[in-house]
Amino acid sequence: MLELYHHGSSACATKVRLTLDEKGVPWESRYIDILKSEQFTAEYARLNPKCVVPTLVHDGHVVRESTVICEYIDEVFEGPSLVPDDPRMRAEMRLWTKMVDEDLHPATQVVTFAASHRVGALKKTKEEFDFYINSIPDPIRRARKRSAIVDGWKSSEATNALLTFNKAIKWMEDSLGKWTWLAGDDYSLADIAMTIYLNRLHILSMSPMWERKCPKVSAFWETVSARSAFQPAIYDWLPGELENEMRANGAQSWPEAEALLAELEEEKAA
Ligand SMILES: N[C@@H](CCC(=O)N[C@@H](CS)C(=O)NCC(=O)O)C(=O)O
Repeated sequence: MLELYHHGSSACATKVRLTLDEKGVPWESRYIDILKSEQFTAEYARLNPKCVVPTLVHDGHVVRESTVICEYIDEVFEGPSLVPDDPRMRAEMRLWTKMVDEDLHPATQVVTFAASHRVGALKKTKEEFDFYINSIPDPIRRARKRSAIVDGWKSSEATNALLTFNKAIKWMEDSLGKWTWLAGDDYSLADIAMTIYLNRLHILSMSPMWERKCPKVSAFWETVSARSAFQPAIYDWLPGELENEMRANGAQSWPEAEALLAELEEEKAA
């Protein structure tokens, strides 16, 4: 049996769902609502001590960390290979997944909360809010989330988060000038990962970040969002109410993010 503990709007969990659906591997859903603090139950913490989704349980064996899970799925199950055979391209693919884990994912947490999730988090009672923040085991992550919720785009982390996204988009534009996909001429886990993070910007009404100046990334987005696994893996699991909330909050907050981006561009040009 293959069970996935996941949540609709979690980027890491969505990346695993897209990997499963691209491979055509059937799986069973264990839904953890991370916006309602369900990740902090003692039962889930036993599976995932960091109290984050996703967690994969394969015939009782627990696999954690979305990038590790995606490679595990690719290795263990039949279906189209999502890891390049050529070691050079495999290294290229892992540069993307490493950058996503180390830089882009933390930046996504800031961007998502600054643009949207803070609206709901600020409606929590003081007790609920303290529980929600203080239950996060990692102090760096705890501080980052608190700051994104309390300060929004004025958070000290917000500028770095936008710069991280800009850098990743530029890297995409350059790579897509060399190869068909991000890590060579075959679709791989690098493309899956970047699909998820572009989609996050898209839901938050932030796609102008690539639409204006990156034609190759725009073409990539058109192609990946038309793949058959895209809708079932991403949108079929995102509750409509949450999607609408993210779109509406994102659209409302975009002018502030856009102004911050313009300031960054000016600083770079000066
Ligand atoms: N490095 C972990 C990160 C997982 C992660 O950050 N999950 C987020 C959702 S994308 C989460 O569960 N957040 C809950 C929380 O911060 O309380 C992975 O790749 O699996």
